[in-house]
Amino acid sequence: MQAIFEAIKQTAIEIQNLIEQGDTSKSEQENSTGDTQLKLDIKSDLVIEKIFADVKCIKQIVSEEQEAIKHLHDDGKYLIAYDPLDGSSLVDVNLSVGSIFGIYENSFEGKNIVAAVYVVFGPRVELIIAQDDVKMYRLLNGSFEFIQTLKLQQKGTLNAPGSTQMCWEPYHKQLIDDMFNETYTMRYSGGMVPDLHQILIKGGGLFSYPGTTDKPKGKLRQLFEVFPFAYTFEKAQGAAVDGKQRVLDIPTEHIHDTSPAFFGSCDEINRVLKVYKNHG
Ligand code: AHM
Repeated sequence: MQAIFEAIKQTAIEIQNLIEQGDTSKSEQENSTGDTQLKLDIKSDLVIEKIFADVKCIKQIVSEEQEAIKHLHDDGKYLIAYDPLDGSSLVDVNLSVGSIFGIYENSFEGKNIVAAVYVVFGPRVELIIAQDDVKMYRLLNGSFEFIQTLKLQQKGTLNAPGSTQMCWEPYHKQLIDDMFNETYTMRYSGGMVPDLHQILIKGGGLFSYPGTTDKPKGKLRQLFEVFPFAYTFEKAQGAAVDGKQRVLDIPTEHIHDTSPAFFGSCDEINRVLKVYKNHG
């Protein structure tokens, strides 16, 4: 597993260099969800694939930018699903973006995730590894140095409500409004990596991307986005649910399946479960 973490550190340094080169133009290609890919998405994807190809313990990889699973090493133990550059359209406006990696054994399913890593490309580059606990490293003078262990409090102060409000179910709108009418502060950039990172660093709160009238199964992809962050939040002593159940218990039928997702500290997640229990 250490070889995978070292390879991810290398991808982070190379992707940071790509971001700094500043090419945010569109390519001619679309990804599997029909989004036109930026050249930066494609280049980041290639960087990761090339670096992972040399890591013998990786059996298979699958990228959010690609349609199918790729086989790497017959004797490999781990399967990695990754989003090379989540929120890449935010590079244009100079907001933070990130890479997300879910490391699985046996099959690409939430119940089989064994580690998660994400990288935040902001004013600083930070890399977070969730395994037994959640450790944050920062890129300083060309190498990643340990900074701190991230642990959520029982209850937080931040509220990050995703998706289009006109498509929210009334009970979801009520939940979000109620939180704002209490002491919660709005924090939402439109990039799940920095938005969830902020909640983890600042001790807690709620990030929601619900099922909506136009997208009943939400927008966030299980393997590349939802499961890695669900694993990270659980290891940081928080929780992640789809409204009714723990997201890591949800079966995956197709690699690009999406799921409604709520990540947060335990009090906020219990509150979501209470509201959603009687709906849907
Ligand atoms: P992308 O895969 O097109 O980059 O979309 C993923 C991003 C997440 O980072 C973010 O949480 C979400 O889309 C924001 O969506 P919305 O603008 O609908 O709230």
